[in-house]
Amino acid sequence: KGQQPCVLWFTGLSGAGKSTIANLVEQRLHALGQHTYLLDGDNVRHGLNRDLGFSDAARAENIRRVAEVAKLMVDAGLIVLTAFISPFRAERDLARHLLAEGEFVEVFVDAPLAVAEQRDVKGLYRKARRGELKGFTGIDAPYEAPEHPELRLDTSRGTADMAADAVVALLLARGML
Ligand code: GGZ
Repeated sequence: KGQQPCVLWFTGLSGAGKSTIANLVEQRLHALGQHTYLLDGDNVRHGLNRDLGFSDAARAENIRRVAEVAKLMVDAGLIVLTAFISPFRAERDLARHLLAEGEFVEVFVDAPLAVAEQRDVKGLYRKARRGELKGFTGIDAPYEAPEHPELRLDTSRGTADMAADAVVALLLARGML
């Protein structure tokens, strides 16, 4: 059976593990012969969305554009992985409704704030706590957790590899690979 184009929409706090897990899932999909594209801050916020910052309105527009681009890529037959905080339910639901039933797989990368903050790979939580960075998600900007994600990964338990395996297992169980 061929691949079913879809969007794997990873959402969660900075440092929760979205990019790490999405990259591992992409590697596994490639090994299975699937065609994919990973959209993340590195290839979107520096180009298409370089006019956008981190106000609520800018984040909403960031996610709206990502959702529209993901839809185009699904039309082109790809499995699209997106790794953005995407803190607002409204924009994640907008993304979901751009796609056909079953084509949108919301993956909640759920790390407790304390765990994400402990990792602090880029030192941004530290800056936010000191008041040097305003409007940081989880500190002084909101994160609205998904209520009914297709998959929830607790990254404070288990490894990123195990989390990636769970994503691939879900796609297999759904007959999408
Ligand atoms: C949250 C911020 C902020 C603020 C810069 N709040 O750990 P990172 O560095 O690599 O991931 C974060 C990334 C978030 O960008 P997104 O496009 O995913 O956000 S959203 O979906 O809300 O539009 C972080 C960095 O950008 N960053 N300032 N104030 N994260």
